[in-house]
Amino acid sequence: MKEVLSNANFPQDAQGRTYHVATRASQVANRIITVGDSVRARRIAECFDGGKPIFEHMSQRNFLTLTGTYKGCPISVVAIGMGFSVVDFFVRECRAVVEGEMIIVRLGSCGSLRPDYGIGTVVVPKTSIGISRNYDYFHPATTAQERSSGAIEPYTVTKPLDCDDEVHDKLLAALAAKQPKAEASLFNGESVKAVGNTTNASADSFYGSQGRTDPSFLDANANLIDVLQQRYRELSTLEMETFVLNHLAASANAAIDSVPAGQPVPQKGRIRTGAVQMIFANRTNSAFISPDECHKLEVWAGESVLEALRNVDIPKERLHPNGVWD
Ligand code: R1P
Ligand code: URA
Repeated sequence: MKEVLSNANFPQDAQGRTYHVATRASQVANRIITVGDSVRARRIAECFDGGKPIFEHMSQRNFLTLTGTYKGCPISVVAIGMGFSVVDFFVRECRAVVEGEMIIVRLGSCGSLRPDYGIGTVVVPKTSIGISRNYDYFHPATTAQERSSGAIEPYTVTKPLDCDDEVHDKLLAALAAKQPKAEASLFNGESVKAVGNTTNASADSFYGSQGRTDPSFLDANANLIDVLQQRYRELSTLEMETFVLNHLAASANAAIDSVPAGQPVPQKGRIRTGAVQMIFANRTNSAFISPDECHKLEVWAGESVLEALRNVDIPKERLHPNGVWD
């Protein structure tokens, strides 16, 4: 660490750069696409005006921020890595350096739970649930009786949290408008497709809490997917971030809504979220995406999310007051 930081509660350097994402005011746009990996981030940034970002920073903690304009609209692409905790770093630290309303869309890969949504399907979920491993179930002090009676469950499942309706609809419309034609060498020669209005589950692991089996570990997940599908008929995809993104947006919006009438509302605006999920793993037949297919989906989905973000209006007074990225 090179910078001198102050404030143990929310560390920032003298210019306001945050501890982990390491950006400051005027380096992050109000509209953000967040992705898991930096290759996808750079692929999307190639669609920026001029073919490249205006601002770029890879933090020491591996958060990559690329900010540019798409058809004149400022947008940031932020690669954050994987899992619940990185979403927390990303949302809180970007919120700290952006004034006004934010629209955050996660563009990620996922596993499919539906035979009709194979590799080549891009899913726009309407809502997301969170699945977490219940560590106490696996604790050596937990008794066999507690486990078999159901007094303690191996996984906890949250209530669903919605994405923003308008963002959902604009994402779906942009994907439909840019849908590529079928190619013999990709997706078994079949056309790609975009589907919406589904339920997603975000899990705290790629493995145990997504129902994957591994004889090297006790995971107690043999019927996890069946149980989830009984409870949520529309459950279509499994990935690792969307639920936490929706949760943090709801939490930020609740902080604004809880300000008593007559008291000043904090400068920070509301957060609206959306998600686009490219199926990389088909859990119903064990198929996995090829590198060429991945490239095709990322370009299609990437351009579509940029287009959708440009088309979701943020009234001027709710935008970043400083439109300069340096
Ligand atoms: C696991 O392979 C990762 O892929 C998915 C999951 O959510 C998890 O982050 O998303 P990304 O492709 O965006 O990383
Ligand atoms: N990402 C996930 O989290 N799960 C999958 O099955 C594929 C991608």
